[in-house]
Amino acid sequence: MSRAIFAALACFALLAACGGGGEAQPTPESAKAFVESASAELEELYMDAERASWLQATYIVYDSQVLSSKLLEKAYSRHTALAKEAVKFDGLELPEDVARQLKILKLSVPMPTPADPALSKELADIVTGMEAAYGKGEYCPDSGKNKGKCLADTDMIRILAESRDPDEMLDVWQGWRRVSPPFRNDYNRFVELSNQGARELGFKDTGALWRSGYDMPPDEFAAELDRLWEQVKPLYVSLHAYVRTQLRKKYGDSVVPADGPIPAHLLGNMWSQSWENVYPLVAPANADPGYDLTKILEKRKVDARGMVRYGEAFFTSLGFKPLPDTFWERSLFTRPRDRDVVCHASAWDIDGLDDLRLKMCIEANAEDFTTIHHELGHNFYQRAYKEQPWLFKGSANDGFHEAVGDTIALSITPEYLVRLGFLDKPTDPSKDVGLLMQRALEKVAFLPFGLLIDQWRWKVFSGEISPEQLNAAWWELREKYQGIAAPIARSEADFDPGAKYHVPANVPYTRYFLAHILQFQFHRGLAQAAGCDKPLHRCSIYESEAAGQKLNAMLEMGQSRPWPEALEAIDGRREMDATAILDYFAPLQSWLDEQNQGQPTGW
Ligand code: X8Z
Ligand code: ZN
Repeated sequence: MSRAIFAALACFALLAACGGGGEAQPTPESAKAFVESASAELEELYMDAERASWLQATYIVYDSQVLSSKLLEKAYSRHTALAKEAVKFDGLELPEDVARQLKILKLSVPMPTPADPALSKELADIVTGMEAAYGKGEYCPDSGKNKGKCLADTDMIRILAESRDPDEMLDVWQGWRRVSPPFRNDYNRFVELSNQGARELGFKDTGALWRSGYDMPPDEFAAELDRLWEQVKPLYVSLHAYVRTQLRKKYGDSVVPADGPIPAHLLGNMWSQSWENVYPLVAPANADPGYDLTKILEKRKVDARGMVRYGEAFFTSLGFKPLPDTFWERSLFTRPRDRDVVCHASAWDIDGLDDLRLKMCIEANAEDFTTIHHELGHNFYQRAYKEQPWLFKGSANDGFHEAVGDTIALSITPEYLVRLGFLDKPTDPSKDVGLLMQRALEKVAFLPFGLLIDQWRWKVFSGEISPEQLNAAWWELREKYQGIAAPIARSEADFDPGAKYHVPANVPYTRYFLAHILQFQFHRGLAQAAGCDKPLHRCSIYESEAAGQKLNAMLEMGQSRPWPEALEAIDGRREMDATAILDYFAPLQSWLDEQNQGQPTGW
C-alpha cells in the first residue's frame, strides 16, 4: 500500500465520519470507511515495525533496539487508539464483514499501550529490552565439565538433550536461569503498564483481553480449556508415571522420587516442555522402531538449508507453490558467529504479501527438523490468506496458526522417510508402541506446559499472583499441572518464568495448548481426505492433493470467519475436541496401563 493511497483513504474516512463539521452520527458507510482507513494506516505502521523487529532480532545492538522499540510503540499506540475509536460504532447494524473487522481491530492489540505517550514508550522499551536480554543470554560456568566456556542457549539446550550426567544437566539448567532475574522488576512494571493499556480499552486486565479473542465469551473460553485438559489428563498422568519409573531406574531412587514430581532437569529439555530426548531411556523393550532421525540427518550431512528444503517440499507435494526466492535470500537459518541474535525460532510475514522469512538457529537434529515444519506452517498460512483484507490476515484463532506446521510434521512417518530415501523400508508395525512413545514424549508431555504458562500469566495480570510471589506461584503451577519440581531450591530472587522466551517477549502461550489438540483433529480430517485407512499414526498426507486442497480451503479463509467454521472445513465438526489425540494414542494408553500396574501414578 503506497503512502498516497493510504492518505486518500484516511481523508475519505475523516470526511465520512465528520460530515459537515461536528461529530456526525456513525453510519454503516462511515464504519466501512473507518475500517478501511484504519487497516491501511496500521498495515503501513506494522510493516515498518516488522522490518525494525527483524533487524533487532537478527542483529542485537543498541541502535536496532532503539529503532525497533520506537516503531513498535508507534504501531501499538496507534492500534490501541483506533481500537478505542472503533467503539463509536457499537450497537450499529453493520454488514457482517465490517462488524467482524471492527471486532478484530478492538481485540487484536498485541500489547495495549496507555494513552500517555511517556508510559507507552516506557512499555515498548521494557519489552524490547527484555527480549534482547533473553536473546543475548549466555552462561559461563566457573566449574564442572564446561568450565571456561561461555554457553549460548542453543549450547545448553543441546547439552540437556544429550547429556545423561545429572551434575552437568543441573549446572546448565540453573545457569540458563541466571538470564532472567535482571529483568524481574522490568516484568512487574510491564504488567502494570500493559494492564493500564488494557483497562483504558475497557478490559479488566491484559489477561481478560487475551481471553476475549476466541469468538466466545472469555469465561466460556477458560472453561473450554479446563474441559480439554480434563479430557487429556489421564493420558498425561499415565505417561508421567511410566517415565518417572524409567528415570528412577536410570538415575536412582535418591534422585527421582517414587510418587512425587519429577526433577525438571532430567527430561531432556530446558523447560521440561517436551521429552522426546529421553526416548532412549524409556524406549519400550522389543518395540524400538530402530531408527534415529538425528543420526540419519547427520550421516547424510543435511545442512540447515537442506532441512528447510525438505519442509518446503512437503508443502509443494500438497499442491502449494514453492516459497519465493526472497525467502531464501532474507531468512536467517544458522546462528551467526559474530553477533547476538534471538535464536528462538519464528516465522515472519513482513509485508502481508510475499516477503516471508524464517528465523532459526538450525541444528541438524530430529527436533529441529520438526520445528522447521512448524515454522513453515506459519509461512504457508500467511501466504494463503494474503488476498484477505488486512484485518482478516490472521488465523481462525491463534491455536490454528500454531497447529498447521505441526499437522504436517505428524505426517513424518516411517513410510514418508522411505519416500525421502532416509529409510530402506518402513518399520515393523508390531513395534509401533515405540513410535507412539516417541510422539507422546513430544506431544502428550507438552499439554500441561502449554496450559500452565498463561494460567500463571493470567493470574499475574489479574493481581491474584502478586509481584512478590512470581516464582513460588510458577513452581506451584509447574507441580500442579506437569508434576515436575525444581531440582534445587528456588526463591523470589529468581525469575524462572522469565527464562522461557514467550514471557519476556510477551507472546501468549495458550495457543500452543490449543494447537496440540487441534493438530490431531486436522491430521484426522486430512488423512481422511488423503484416503488413508491405516491407524492415524501411520497416515502421511505427503503428495495428497486432495488433502492439500482441503487444508488450503481453511488457510485461505484467514480470520474472516469464526473459528468453528474454519474447523468444520477441515474436521467436519465445529468443536475443539480431544478425541482425535486420544484415538491416536489409544494403543499406547493401553500399553502404559499395563506397564504402570503396581506402580504409583500421580504426584
Ligand atoms: O515457540 C514455538 C515456535 C515458534 S511459534 C518455535 N513453539 C513453542 C515453544 O517453543 O515453546 C512451538 C512449540 C511450543
Ligand atoms: Zn509457531
